[in-house]
Amino acid sequence: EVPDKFNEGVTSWETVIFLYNSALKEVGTKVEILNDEFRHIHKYNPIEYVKSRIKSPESIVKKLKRHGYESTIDNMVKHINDIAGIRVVCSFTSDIYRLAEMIGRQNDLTVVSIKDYIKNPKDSGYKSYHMLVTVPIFLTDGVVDTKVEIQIRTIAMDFWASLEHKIYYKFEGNAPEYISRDLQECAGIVSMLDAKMLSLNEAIIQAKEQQRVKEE
Ligand code: 0O2
Repeated sequence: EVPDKFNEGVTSWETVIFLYNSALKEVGTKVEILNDEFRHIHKYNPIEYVKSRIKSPESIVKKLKRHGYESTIDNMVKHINDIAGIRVVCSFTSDIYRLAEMIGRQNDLTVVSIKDYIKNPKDSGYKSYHMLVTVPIFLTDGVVDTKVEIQIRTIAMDFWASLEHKIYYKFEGNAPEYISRDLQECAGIVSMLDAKMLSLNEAIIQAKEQQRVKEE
């Protein structure tokens, strides 16, 4: 259900959502091409899967309210950065930074801000690399730079965040202390697992190379 206020004014809800959907398509294709090229050159797939979504009207209203804004189209376009969101899930932490760098180098994208919740995890234990970018959408009568939030994380980080997100919404931010504590502990385990898997992967590559040299 789209709130009434979102249908007032010159810009309608449909027009705005059309823009965000177009921006998601553009960024989605860029990420897919980067993955294809990487596979082509390095014979290696840095991305496990990609999910994209347009934030629901209810979530937009909730977030506007949380930040003290009225539910209007103007406010949502100005203040909500993740209306169009794309989540890129990688195998290893090293893939995250490699991808982020490749995305940052694309001339037709503008990187507005970066939040590195891997180097600086949230108090909850949340880890992920966020890039806010704008992409130009070419329309019949002009160009509109449209915001997309790119979240890049490992499968393990994604596993943790999905469960934490569910719990957070179940308790509306007031989860019992022992649950928050256990979740933070799990975040630590996730980081350990990521580090272990990364070094294991490096060991595999090295062993494979030694085998190849021996066979030559
Ligand atoms: P949803 O339902 O995922 O869309 P904010 O700080 O949230 O007011 P901003 O600038 O969007 O504003 O913050 P940020 O941190 O760059 O991005 C917010 C999004 O990151 C969230 O969107 C979540 O998707 C994710 N996120 C941030 N912190 C956490 C966390 O502690 N746990 C989990 N599971 N996800 C988190 P929304 O709108 O909050 O929710």
